[in-house]
Amino acid sequence: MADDGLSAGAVARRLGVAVTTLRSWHQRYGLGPSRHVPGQHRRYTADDLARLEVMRRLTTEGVTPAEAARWARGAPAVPDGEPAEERPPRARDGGGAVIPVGRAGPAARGLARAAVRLDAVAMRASIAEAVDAAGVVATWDAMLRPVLVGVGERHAAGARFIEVEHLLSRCVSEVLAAVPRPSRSPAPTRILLSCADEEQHTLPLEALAAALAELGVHCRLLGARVPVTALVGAVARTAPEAVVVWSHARHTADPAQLATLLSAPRRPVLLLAAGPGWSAGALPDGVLVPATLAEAVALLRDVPGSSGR
Ligand code: B12
Repeated sequence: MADDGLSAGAVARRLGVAVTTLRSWHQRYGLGPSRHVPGQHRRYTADDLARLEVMRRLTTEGVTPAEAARWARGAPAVPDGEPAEERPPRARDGGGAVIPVGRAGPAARGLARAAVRLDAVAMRASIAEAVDAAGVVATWDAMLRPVLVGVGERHAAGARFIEVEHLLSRCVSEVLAAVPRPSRSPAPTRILLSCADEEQHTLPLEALAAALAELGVHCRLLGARVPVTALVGAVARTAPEAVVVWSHARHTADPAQLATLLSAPRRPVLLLAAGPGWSAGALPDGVLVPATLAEAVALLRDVPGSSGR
């Protein structure tokens, strides 16, 4: 740590909390920056950071902020074996609540911590900051996917974290939807994104729509659970050059949906079957299976007429 201490922004990023949370921990619990250089903003010292790490860890584990702050401000850690009342308080419920993010970087770890705390403000702030800094594709692959997959693992392991999964999904959707869409262009929108029938996992398509928007490419996103009749109807009415159908699980990946699209009077030139639900070997001829978000973007960015360019 630089010897003149850390700024609030740097501490917020390290801890995976919003600067507004840091400010309230300072105002309400006295856990603030103790280094003051005349004429400059106050800076956080290593001790300040250590106290805040205790605060963040305990609040993540469900300890009340007031109780956590009492410990963070200096109650010495008591070694094991001492009478219980001397130990730091245990979490009220579900202690040790951590989302595994594998080898993902600090941004993903920070997001995972904010997700467990159900801290929507911090989640939106950190995702928006990452999208601004690195763009949608990099943010999706390096920050969002590891945390989403981690939540899935915890969910599969013990049917926990459903509330975390829902709030995290909501925050991801809100930030992706906020990526500016290209202004109205004379050319009709040539790309249609849709989930397969009964498929509710829309986030990868929301990431695709946002990544295309960053490139000035228009698309229509139909979202979750689109019956094939509705999809064929949308294709007939909007004549897209390219259609992407997302399936996350086997039970929604019926190749007949794609065959119906390909045999419709008005059929797309490009049909992409995206997502882990599809098995490449069982698909109608001519259907492309992009393996990653970046691959799908590369296939779609030059669809004729799809951008204002
Ligand atoms: C968020 C989520 C939800 C949310 C979805 C919110 C939304 N708006 O999308 C909600 C709560 C609605 C939900 C519901 C359910 N879910 Co869910 N969900 C998830 C979760 C946590 C994240 C999904 C996600 O976006 N993952 C990011 C993925 C895509 O990243 P990835 O795997 O690294 O991606 C790889 C590829 O797909 C590809 N890729 C990634 N992004 C993109 C983008 C494009 C364009 C392309 C081409 C490729 C691509 O590259 C990567 C490397 O190979 C997953 C966990 C997981 N492992 O994904 C469970 C998960 C998919 N869900 C699961 C289940 C069981 C369900 C429910 C049945 C639960 C229930 N009982 O109700 C329902 C099913 C609803 C339905 N009919 O679809 C299971 C599926 C198991 C299976 N394979 O069948 C999972 C795996 C969780 C688990 N482990 O149990 N879910």
